[in-house]
Amino acid sequence: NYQPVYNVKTGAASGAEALMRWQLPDGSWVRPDLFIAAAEAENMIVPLTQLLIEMVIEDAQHWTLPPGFRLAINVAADHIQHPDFVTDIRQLAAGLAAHQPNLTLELTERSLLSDGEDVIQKLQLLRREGIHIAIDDFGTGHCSLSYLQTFPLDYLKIDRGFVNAIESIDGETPVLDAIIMLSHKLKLKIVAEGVETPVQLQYLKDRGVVFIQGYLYACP
Ligand code: G
Ligand code: G
Ligand code: MN
Repeated sequence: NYQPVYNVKTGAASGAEALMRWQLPDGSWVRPDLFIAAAEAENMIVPLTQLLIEMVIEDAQHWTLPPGFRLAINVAADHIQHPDFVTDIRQLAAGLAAHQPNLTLELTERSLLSDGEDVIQKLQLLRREGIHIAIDDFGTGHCSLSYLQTFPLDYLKIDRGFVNAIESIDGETPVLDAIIMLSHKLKLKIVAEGVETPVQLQYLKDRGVVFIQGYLYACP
């Protein structure tokens, strides 16, 4: 599935995130948080993501996209450590090259915990090739702020838990406000996740958040 991301400045979709889904032969769906956690636990997340990469390339053959459209995939912590990581991402980039997309990798805070140097080098290499890096579910993981200085990042995705805390346009949401301010200072672009109501959208717009993802604009 793909979930569009809305740009409040242009009033249109500026990108989309690929989200893995698994349908059983009987037609029912396995919850992604369950099968992704299981795949991670059983060393299957790398081949699963490699399959996702093939499927995205296949899907994209049928698309018409404006150049610069931002296409994001989620990358698991184990994958970044894996020797195939850079090759896999280059394969995705090559397979989509006709669309001239902005490719974005969404990493969780956990990805940035171990083997710092090795991960930094791989991310820097890919960034030099035009790939952008987003930190996903920001604020929910092992919340060490030091990696915001250490790792090469372009986007910060605010976890929907913080967006959920917005209750009114002029209410107080101190943690969310602090994250937004921090992102502005670090010159990171912000994507707000899980935006479900017009009040949440207005609150975020008022604070200079440009990218909005959530059921209010579009479901996956
Ligand atoms: O897709 P939601 O629609 O329910 O996703 C549930 C969780 O699974 C989220 O944390 C999301 O980041 C993760 N997820 C969805 N698709 C992928 C994927 O392709 N790879 C990885 N590693 N995580 C994914
Ligand atoms: O962790 P990550 O951000 O990659 O996961 C995206 C998850 O968020 C997916 O499970 C997707 O289905 C879900 N999602 C997307 N928009 C909304 C929303 O507005 N509300 C809620 N509750 N979940 C959402
Ligand atoms: Mn994500």
